[in-house]
Amino acid sequence: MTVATDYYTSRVATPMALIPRAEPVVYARGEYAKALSPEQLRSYEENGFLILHDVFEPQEVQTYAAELHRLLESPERAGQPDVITEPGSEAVRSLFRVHQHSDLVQELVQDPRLVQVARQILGSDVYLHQSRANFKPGFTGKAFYWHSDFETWHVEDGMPSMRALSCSVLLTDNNASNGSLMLVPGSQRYFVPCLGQTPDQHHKKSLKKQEYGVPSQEHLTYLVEQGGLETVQAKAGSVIFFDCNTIHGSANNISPWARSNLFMVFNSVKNALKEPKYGLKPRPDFLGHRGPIVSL
Ligand code: 6CS
Ligand code: FE
Repeated sequence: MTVATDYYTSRVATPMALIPRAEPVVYARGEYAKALSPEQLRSYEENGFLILHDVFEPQEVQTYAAELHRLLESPERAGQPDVITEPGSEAVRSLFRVHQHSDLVQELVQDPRLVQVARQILGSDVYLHQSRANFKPGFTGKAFYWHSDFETWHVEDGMPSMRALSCSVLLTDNNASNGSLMLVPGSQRYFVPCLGQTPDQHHKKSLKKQEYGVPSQEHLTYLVEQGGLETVQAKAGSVIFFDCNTIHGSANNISPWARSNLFMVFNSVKNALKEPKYGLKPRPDFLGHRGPIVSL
């Protein structure tokens, strides 16, 4: 597909209007698998996300949290390209590809409590596009600015359609004060074209602090006026499922309470990556899987 015929145009030089979403939010009427109730599916479709409380037992949360802590402290991981530090410090912000560094996380990726929800919403078999752990320690944890993941995955990874979702497994309680995820309900219905040409090797900066591929203040204001803004408040062991195009972000954590979440991105097997847009080079595999597709 050439630039001119790409429906979801972004990284433009002059402001553009919002582009209506061209595909469903829930695929195949939600009949591909049975995990969510009709009410839960309707809520996901309308808001672009769904919070399931107490999916994992405290003991399981404890096990995964300890495992990520082990990876975080592991001398083998330090300085690797898939370990992202905060701007201006050595504190770890994100660990990517955690399913390949940990058998336990690999098991979690295959857990039917997650995979069946993804299959039901996406209306097909799914595979893992990306996994990561985000750490936001008390007092010092840093923000993630507003964005749509799909905007980045479409432009920089060549993901064709909005047929992917993230699930965030809460490994600590997330409350109104510790930099928890904020989502804009209804924003999944529009593609937000973003301003500015993408620099080379953009991910090396964007994963620390994103400056390109961010919506304008005008678009954000409009979307929040339409749909409001929801700050997740849920206990460790809960899971947030959110559409790849739902606008989200999170603030600095100046509270004393650490926040850590484990993210997995499931993509439909019918939505495998193509070439990135605008002549960009593909990003590393730990950000968007390009190898053979293995259904979960
Ligand atoms: O660039 C990416 O793929 C990632 N960046 C953000 C801010 N969210 C999703 C994803 O991990
Ligand atoms: Fe994101």
